[in-house]
Amino acid sequence: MSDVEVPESHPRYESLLTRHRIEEGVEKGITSRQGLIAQGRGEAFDYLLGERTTGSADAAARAAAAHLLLADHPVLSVNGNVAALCPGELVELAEVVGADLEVNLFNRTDERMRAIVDHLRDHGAEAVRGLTADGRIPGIDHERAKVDAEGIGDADVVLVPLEDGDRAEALGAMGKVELVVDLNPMSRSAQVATVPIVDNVIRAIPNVTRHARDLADASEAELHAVVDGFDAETTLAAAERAIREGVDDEGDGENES
Ligand code: PTJ
Repeated sequence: MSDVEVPESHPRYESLLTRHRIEEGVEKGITSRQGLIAQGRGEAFDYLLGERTTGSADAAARAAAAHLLLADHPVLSVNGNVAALCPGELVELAEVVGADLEVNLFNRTDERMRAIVDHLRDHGAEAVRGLTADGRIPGIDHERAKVDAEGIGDADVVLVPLEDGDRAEALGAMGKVELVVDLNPMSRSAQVATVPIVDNVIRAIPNVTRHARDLADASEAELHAVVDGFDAETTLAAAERAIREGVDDEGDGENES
């Protein structure tokens, strides 16, 4: 299936390409089979959002960029889905904001950890954390709790794309600023995030990088103003509204299938 060519003229070209990347991720041992289900869930929300970055998601991406630039030790957490979907984009964002990359899996196996570390290196990453696993997220059961003590364990700001709700809550309880990318504004991860970016990770990560480049010369006061001007609840409400409008449009037969 994954070698099927998707014509660029197809109205949902990007969505189909994304599916193929996830399929390839499973074939290469990077993405878990549960990752296919997660992708399907995400796609449904993306479809209703019109497969575009909304104004509120763009504002969240800018706030996330400001947090990353202000951080003492920012870490980008990488799971099997994002490793398959946007590895090069994650490496680029890490470089632009000076963040560590750490592989951190919900369904952790040594084989998958190593496959993802190698995959990120193939996409230009020099150092990738996650294999040391000498730290723990308190309150989470064993395998899912493993982190690097000097990576996520020590981070003040963590970007967690597609995080599971329990861990998102537990990372928040550790006092970390949590930047979440999740297409479902009602998911627990999005609800507990300092900054929820309700957008497809394939659009959200390059967008955070774009904002980080734009803010690179901003003063600390300017960055704090961006952070303080962001309101998570308003953003989540706007995303829910956009999804409801998508449902209404679908009823009118406006969406492409
Ligand atoms: O690689 P692992 O072992 O760490 O596992 C990763 C998954 C994603 C399988 C695991 O964390 C998981 O099961 O996640 P959930 O609980 O299914 O949550 C995934 C969330 O991400 C859902 O709310 C989806 O709507 C959302 N989502 C799925 N695909 C995308 C997405 N959000 C943004 N961009 C996507 N491409």
